[in-house]
Formats: sequence, C-alpha cells, structure tokens
Amino acid sequence: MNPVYIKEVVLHTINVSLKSPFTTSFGTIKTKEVCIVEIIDESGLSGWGETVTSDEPYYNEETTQTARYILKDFLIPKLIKKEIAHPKEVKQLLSFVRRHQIAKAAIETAVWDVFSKKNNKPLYEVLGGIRKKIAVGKSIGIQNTPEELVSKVAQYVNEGFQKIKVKIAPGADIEFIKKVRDSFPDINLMADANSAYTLEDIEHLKQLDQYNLIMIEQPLAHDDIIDHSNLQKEMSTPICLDESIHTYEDARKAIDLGSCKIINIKIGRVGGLQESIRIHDLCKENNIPVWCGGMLETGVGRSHNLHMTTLSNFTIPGDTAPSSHYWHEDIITHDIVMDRGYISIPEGIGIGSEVCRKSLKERLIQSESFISDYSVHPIPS
Ligand code: OSB
Ligand code: MG
Repeated sequence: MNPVYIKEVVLHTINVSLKSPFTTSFGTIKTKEVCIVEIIDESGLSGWGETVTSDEPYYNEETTQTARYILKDFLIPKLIKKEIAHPKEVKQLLSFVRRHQIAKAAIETAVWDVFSKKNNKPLYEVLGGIRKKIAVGKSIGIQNTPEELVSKVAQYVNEGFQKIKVKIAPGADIEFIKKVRDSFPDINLMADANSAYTLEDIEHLKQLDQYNLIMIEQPLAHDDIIDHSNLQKEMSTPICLDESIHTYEDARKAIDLGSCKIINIKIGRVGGLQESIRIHDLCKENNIPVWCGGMLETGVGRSHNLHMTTLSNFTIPGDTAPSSHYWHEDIITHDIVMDRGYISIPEGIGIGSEVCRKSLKERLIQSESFISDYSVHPIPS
C-alpha cells in the first residue's frame, strides 16, 4: 500500500451542543468544545479525527484543552513532515508521550482516514472488518423517575435499537432497572455505573442479578481491576470494564484476574485504532466479547466507531446511535442514519465522509495550522 506524507495538520476547535443534556453518575453534559484534527497529505487529501473529550476531566483525566495542548506541543511536532508507511506505526511514534490516550487517538485516527483515502479504500477494509452493517444500541442518561426512564426505553425499543443501556448511580439504580425489566421482559438490557460504587455496596449490587442484565459496566473505581475481580466472583451478571482499560496490557491483566467477562472498547480511551485492534484480538482469543462504547461523538468520531465495529469480535451492539440522536445537524457530509436497528457502513473511501466546511465555520472557536517543522520542547527522535 502507498505511504502517506503528512504535509499539514489543522486543529479546528469547535463548540457543539447536544440536543438534550446527558446525565451520568459523574455529571451532566450539554455543550462541549471538541478539537477536530485534519491531516492534509501532499496530494491534498484530508483525513479526520476528533478528541472525544469534554470540557471537564470527569469521565477521565483528559479534557479538550489538555488534548489540544498535547497535540500542539508534542504529537504534531513528532508527525509533521513525516512519511508514514502504515498507520499502525503511529502508536509507536507517539509512545514517547505517556498516557494522553484521547489526544493520541485524535491524530492516529486521522492518519488511518487519510491513509485509507490515499489507497482508495474504505477504512473498514484497511482495518480488516468483516461486516457491512452493524447492530446498534442506545445509551440512556439518568432520568428523574423510573416512569420517565420506562417511557424513554419504550421510545428507543420502538425505534429498533438492539440493546438498551441505562446509566445508574446510588439512588437511581435497583428500582429503575426493576421497572424497565418488568415493562420489557425480553430486551437486551444493561446498566452502566461509571464507577459510582465500592466493594462495600456488594450486597446492594447483587440485587441486580435477578434482572437478567447482559452486563453491568464499570461498577467500581475508574482505576481498579482487583476489586472488580472480587465482585465478579460474587455476581452472576457479567462485568464489563470501560474506564479501567486504557491499554492492551490493562485488558490482559483484567482478563487474567477475571475482573470482567466483556470489554467496552473506546478508540479514544485506548489511544487509537491500532491499540483497539490489539485489544479486540486479545479478547477474541480469550472468548471475551467486545462492543464499541460512545463518547457523544460528532460524525467524525462516530464514523471511526462504525468502521471499527465491523471487526469480527464486536458481537454486542455498541453505543453508536445515529447522528440525529445527538445533534440537530452533524458536521459530516454523509449523515449517519439507522435502519431497523442497523447502521450501514458507508462505501466511500476512508471514513466515507468529509467534514462539512460550513458546519465547521458555524461552530468554530479557532483553526490553528501547523505546516513546518517546529518544536516547543525537545522531542525524542
Ligand atoms: O461511560 O460509556 C460511558 C458518554 C460520555 C462519557 C462516558 C460514557 C458515555 C456514554 C454515552 O455512555 C454513549 C453515547 O455516546 O451515546
Ligand atoms: Mg461506560
């Protein structure tokens, strides 16, 4: 395949507003800044990536501003004017920076897009995907009452979503899940706690075992795998890890310890598509199914999610709802739509879309272009 030469990188910082606020155990998101990364190669093709951050470090330690800073001062200087033989090399090139996975993923995914475009292939083909359409689930934020939650679930089940994920927190958990399960005995149902509990809540959490959930996501601390292993021994509901998994090594250790039976892969949280593929393959070898988590992405991050979900071990519907569930208007040229619970992978090259310049302009805070060699700090060669 043809290499890509990174001629220019542009960081477009934009402001986006969700259609409705999204509440989790760590807070409520309504608007956020995101940084859209554009890589331009020598033939004038653009590849796109997105920082799947929000303004506050509440889901994890990164924010849009920290990601922008790490991109500008460290990651872009490393990649500018470089020839990349294959995007799987980018992870190694960026490894001189510790962590900052979301910042790394934003530029790494843009390299995958421009590389696929350069080679005239849709991204899923370059990734080794096996599906042309993917099954879709819906993540529902914490509602005020069990009744409001049930009416939301009814709406999404009617729209055809193949999995319903309910956010839970102390005070909005057992009663809410019970009400949903009583109303919908047969749906694929799961709960996501975003680290709202500790091992002291073990008897409380065990009450969830009676509701036939396909999993409970990240019940315990964001940086834990030991307590999750102990909890999994006591609970019949499969545990899925989200926040705890930042690398292949994290996944390997969690699987070894029996800390989870399912893993949620988020491209941003693990630093890019290459690391996502490695975790996917490891899970497959160990009979751990995976699914693609969501970070309230614009069409750019969402497109990368769709392409990744075509890999064979993504056997559980992801949090990859269509654009219209998040935005009045998305920022990409081919809107992401759902048909009877499935999203088709666009056939175009790369992610199958470009970013719409007009949409960028309407939401723009600033565009910063990087075109020549520069270094603010010493960058290891
Ligand atoms: O824990 O999966 C999560 C959104 C922001 C931060 C963390 C999470 C979420 C979601 C939203 O669950 C999923 C979506 O994008 O629809
Ligand atoms: Mg989660």
